[in-house]
Amino acid sequence: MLLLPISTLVLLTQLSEFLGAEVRTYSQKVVANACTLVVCSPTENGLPGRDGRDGREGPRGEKGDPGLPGAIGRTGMPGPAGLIGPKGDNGSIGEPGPKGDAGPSGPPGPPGAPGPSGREGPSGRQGNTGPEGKTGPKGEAGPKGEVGAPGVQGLAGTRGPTGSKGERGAAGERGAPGSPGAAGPAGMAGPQGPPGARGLPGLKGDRGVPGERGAKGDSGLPDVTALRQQVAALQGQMQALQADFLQYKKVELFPSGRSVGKKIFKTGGFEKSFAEVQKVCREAGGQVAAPRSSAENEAVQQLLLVHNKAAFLGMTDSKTEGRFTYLTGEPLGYTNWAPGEPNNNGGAENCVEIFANGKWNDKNCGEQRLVVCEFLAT
Ligand code: MAN
Ligand code: CA
Ligand code: CA
Repeated sequence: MLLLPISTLVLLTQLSEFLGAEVRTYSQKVVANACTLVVCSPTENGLPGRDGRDGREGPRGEKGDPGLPGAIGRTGMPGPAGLIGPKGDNGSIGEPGPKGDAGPSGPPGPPGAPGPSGREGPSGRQGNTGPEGKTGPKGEAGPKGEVGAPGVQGLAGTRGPTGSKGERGAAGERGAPGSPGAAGPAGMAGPQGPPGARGLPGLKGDRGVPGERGAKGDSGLPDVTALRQQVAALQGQMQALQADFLQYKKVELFPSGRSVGKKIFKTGGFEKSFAEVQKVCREAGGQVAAPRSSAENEAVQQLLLVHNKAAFLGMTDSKTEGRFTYLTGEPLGYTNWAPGEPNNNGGAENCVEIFANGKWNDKNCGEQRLVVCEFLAT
């Protein structure tokens, strides 16, 4: 059955408005009964037919031309590490050995002759320096030099580089409907890769020829001239120090100290019981004065005369009545008792006092007496 498209009917309706009633009557007939159009068409001009369908697909095109050669490939990877190098050459002859050590010092010279014994009194001056020792024997030649260091090992050769693989060629232009062309030829070889890793070191070279004998060692003698100058400088410094020290010693001993040989007596200027005197002297680094000669006794006496007082001495008969000893327990080696002393008066006199006249008397240890200590140079 033939059907009119809606657009056609609309067009007809619009036409009827322009062409008047006759055409409108016709169009109304068409709209009222489409079958009438087919049956009655031979007496009137019909509408144009539809366009025909599209034709069939054409034949396949020819195969495309091969593509252009690809671009040059990338640089290849580094070649493999070279082979282990050959053994190195023998080392060169070693350097001459170092100079030998200095020989041993010569034996010391004989000791200087002892100085003449001086008279008792103030300290004698120091003896002269003894004569210089004999020159020591010359040192032995130094030991043979050390063998030289072995030669430097040879380097391993490097392996030649392998050319790099070329880059893949670009695809050819796509042929129009046909299948793609064959791949282009391989690109040109890339630039040469870097050399491979350095080969392992060769074996160590043989030991070199021994070096020449070292130079002869120096003599064992010291630089005598330099030593003489040093000794002279030290002597000058010693004399200056001695002069300074003597000055200070005199200042320190005035007026409460006295020096006898290597012993110095000094009073504190105050009085204490015997036990306190012991304590004071010990804490000062000395001990209670105990003259062991007339010279020492007179030195103590001079201190007493300054204060016009008696002092305790470092001696007692506390352990055995009537047997006086120093505080070490050693029996007295020198005494200067006053007439009739010691008498252990009252049965309680175990300490010893020295009067300003230098004489001794045994006395009760609880009495207060001038503190006089003695100090010995060690
Ligand atoms: C007198 C003498 C001394 C004694 C004293 C004690 O001087 O008998 O021996 O030590 O008295 O004060
Ligand atoms: Ca006594
Ligand atoms: Ca007495």
